[in-house]
Amino acid sequence: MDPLPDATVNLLDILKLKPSFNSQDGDTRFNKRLDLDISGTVNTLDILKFKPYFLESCSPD
Ligand SMILES: [Ca+2]
Repeated sequence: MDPLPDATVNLLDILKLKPSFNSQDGDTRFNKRLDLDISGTVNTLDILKFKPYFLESCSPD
């Protein structure tokens, strides 16, 4: 759930999603890892999937 492997889900992960936003499977900018709901499209629904994890730390500091 952390596309940027920095152990935290934060704004950087959302920004990482930005270039692939509104892309579909088959598009050059489509990133399968960012298609969190496996719908074949990177869109708002994938960002909503992020939300419960936002600012959650994956490992203790
Ligand atoms: Ca999706």
